[in-house]
Amino acid sequence: VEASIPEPQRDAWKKFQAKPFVSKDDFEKEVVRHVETTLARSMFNCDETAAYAAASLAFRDRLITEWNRTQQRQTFADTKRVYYLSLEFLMGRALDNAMLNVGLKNVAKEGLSELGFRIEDIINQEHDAALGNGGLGRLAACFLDSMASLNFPAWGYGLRYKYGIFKQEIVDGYQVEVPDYWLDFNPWEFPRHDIVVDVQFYGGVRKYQDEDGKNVAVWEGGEIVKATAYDVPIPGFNTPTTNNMRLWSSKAASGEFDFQKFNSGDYESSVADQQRAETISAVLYPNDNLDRGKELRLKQQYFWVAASLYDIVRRFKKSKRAWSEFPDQIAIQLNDTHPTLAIVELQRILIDMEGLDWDEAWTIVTNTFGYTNHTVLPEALEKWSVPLFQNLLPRHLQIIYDINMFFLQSVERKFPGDRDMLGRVSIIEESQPKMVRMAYLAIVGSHKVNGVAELHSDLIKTTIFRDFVKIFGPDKFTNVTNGITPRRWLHQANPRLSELIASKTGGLGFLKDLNILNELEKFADDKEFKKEWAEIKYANKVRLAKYIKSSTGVTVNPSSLFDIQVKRIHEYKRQQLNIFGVIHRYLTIKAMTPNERKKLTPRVSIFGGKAAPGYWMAKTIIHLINNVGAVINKDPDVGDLLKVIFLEDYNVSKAEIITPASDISEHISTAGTEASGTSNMKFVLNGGLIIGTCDGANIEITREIGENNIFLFGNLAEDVEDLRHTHNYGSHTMDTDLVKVFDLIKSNAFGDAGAFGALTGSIEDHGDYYLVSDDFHSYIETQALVDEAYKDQEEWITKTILSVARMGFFSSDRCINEYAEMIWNVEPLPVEKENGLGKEE
Ligand code: AZC
Repeated sequence: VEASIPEPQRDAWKKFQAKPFVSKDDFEKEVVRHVETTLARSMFNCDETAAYAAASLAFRDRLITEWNRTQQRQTFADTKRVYYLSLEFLMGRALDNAMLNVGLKNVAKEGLSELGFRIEDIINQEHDAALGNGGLGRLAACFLDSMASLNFPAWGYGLRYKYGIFKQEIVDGYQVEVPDYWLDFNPWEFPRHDIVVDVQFYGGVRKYQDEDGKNVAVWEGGEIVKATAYDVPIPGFNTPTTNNMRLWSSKAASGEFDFQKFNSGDYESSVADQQRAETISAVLYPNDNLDRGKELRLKQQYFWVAASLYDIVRRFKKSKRAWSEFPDQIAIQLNDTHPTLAIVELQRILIDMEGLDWDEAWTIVTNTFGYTNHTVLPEALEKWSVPLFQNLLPRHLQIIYDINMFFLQSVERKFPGDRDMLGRVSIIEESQPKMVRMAYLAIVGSHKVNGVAELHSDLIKTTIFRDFVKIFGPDKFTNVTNGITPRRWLHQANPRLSELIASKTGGLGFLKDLNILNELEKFADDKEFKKEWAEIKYANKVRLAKYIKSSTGVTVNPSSLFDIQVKRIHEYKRQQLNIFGVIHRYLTIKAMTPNERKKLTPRVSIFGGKAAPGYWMAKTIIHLINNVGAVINKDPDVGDLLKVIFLEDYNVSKAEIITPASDISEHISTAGTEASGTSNMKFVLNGGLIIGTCDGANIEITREIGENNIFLFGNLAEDVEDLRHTHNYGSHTMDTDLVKVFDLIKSNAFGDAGAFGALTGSIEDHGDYYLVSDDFHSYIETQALVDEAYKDQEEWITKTILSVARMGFFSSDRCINEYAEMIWNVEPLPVEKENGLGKEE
């Protein structure tokens, strides 16, 4: 309040307030101003990098003006806010998105052109913001876009990693990791050097009774690390609402370094303190669906959670409301278990710092939090060792023990004498050492738990969280099927398709109400429309073919069937099934006469994705794909009939080129392992069909688009356990076609077979946990159906149109509305359109 301009001076202030540019001239003026003053360059020294910087700064200024207004509006309205806590936000590029969301891309295009630049070249200057591994982080990014577009008062909280996900290079067929230092120039963030939070680690707990006989716990000693806020504006589409993503960066509490140590000659250790503190936000852990229990990771989690909660609580305290109103004003969503410490931290703040009773505090806590689970894979479920916790966060461990005690007492009351149950559901696992089970803590501390697709939400209720459904009742557990933002994944990635749809559905309204796509059904047999539709697909394939040529040197024919699998490399996602299928196709082609070959559907098999640096088997799969490609791509018997491409360094901006170019994409996880998948949605929305297992969101996609429009294969989730059992305890007979594939690999046809022994061995000799052999036959047969179907282009195009028309359900706007209604209990804050804002292009 002290910081505000006095009433009488506010008119002067208002007169000079920044006004977001709307016209081309004003945009150009801003660009030139930024080149000349912010960047200190001139028209004789302005390359594309500088033009990108200036254009971005012009848009950033514009966004931050709207950001300020939005924050003011939300503060005055004093309604409930959502805080989305995610350790990953896989944002990709911001400039193109900002231009499209505020409806000024054409203005920028013309403006840049008048200044001598092509907008595509300028957009391509931007480094991806790659603060995430895969689906979980990209989902968070889509949710931010939807929350802003729907005018929800919502903030994202995350970590400002200095290094995002590593860059992947392929050297001699192997993955090599290169650090992703992305911050040398980032125009999209605002450092808030005035918003700094002290975060404590280590130390001990002193307990005593105060004068009133109340038990008091004081966490003291240890070390302090400073968290500085960096704000990134999140523009909604076609609305002035501009939300905030606040990322925390770590620094030593003593500033640059400890001068006392420095002056006493201990220079090294003074610098070491500083570096140790900065390490906390230095690097994103590069594992997808895997928990490694490293101390630095727990430090990251607490650092981020403590700073975020301090910020949230401070904002709440300004409102002078009673603590009991906290959950009426604030909803906090936990994106997986990574932020689960927030539950403990809020309880600690309420009882240790604010003096509330345990029960009063716990009611507030549980009414505030919701928890989203993203996986059932056991190796991904977070557990932290108790000794590690004890050392790093001694007070939190005590509170966890108390939470567990009260929880187990309630279980004992409900299921008297069921000791097995108590052992099974205890937040503390009685192992050596003892472990804190974070998912259990998240369930106990939240009022709602959701999975991310129907099958997945059912699975968590019947498997990993079964006991908790008995304890809390089924209503605590719910489903919110994932979605994607059509702004980035249709309008931005596939502008021509977006334009065509707009021309048939009365404008860009479908981007805010994706069910409008339904209107395309009536064009599914329209000759003219189908022709345009097919031309756009072809043009997108040409664009990808050019990219393939420039990045790999391989020429591919855009008339071939483009078969794409891009996602993190993981055994459960089964890229090995795909590449074995490719080898099978190669064997088939080699065995054919030239005449037989003429009847084949030419195919380009395209792979992309990163392997976690420590995941040997995943790296082996990449190696095999590359070696297979090297052989097949130069085999004259094969020619255009089959090409195998591995695209290096798959990321969000590459996905924007790849996704619109697919004819078929592969979503072929072992049934029951892929919680949802979201690229399946992106591919179908862009007019590609999919081949997939009955897993994750594939099932709901089938329900929406119709089973004639999808190629499903493989065993069902309900049969997986029995199959695994027979592999281990019965006889495991390998599929005969797969044996032939393995024989070829073992003949060193793709280089030294020793390199692939672990991969083939895991299937032949070690139980085939992911059911590659069991599903191989069905996979091959279904791929043959794909080949046949593709020959009938008329029918194929109709299928793709019908599919797109029926994809409305998978907008992340639908997800956010479901979260808002079922979990957060928040309402959007409507905005009046202000002059010239958010107008459609
Ligand atoms: C992923 C799931 O594997 C994927 O199926 C889902 O679409 C995505 O989350 C978004 O919900 N899960 C993770 O990445 N999970 C972890 C713990 O890494």
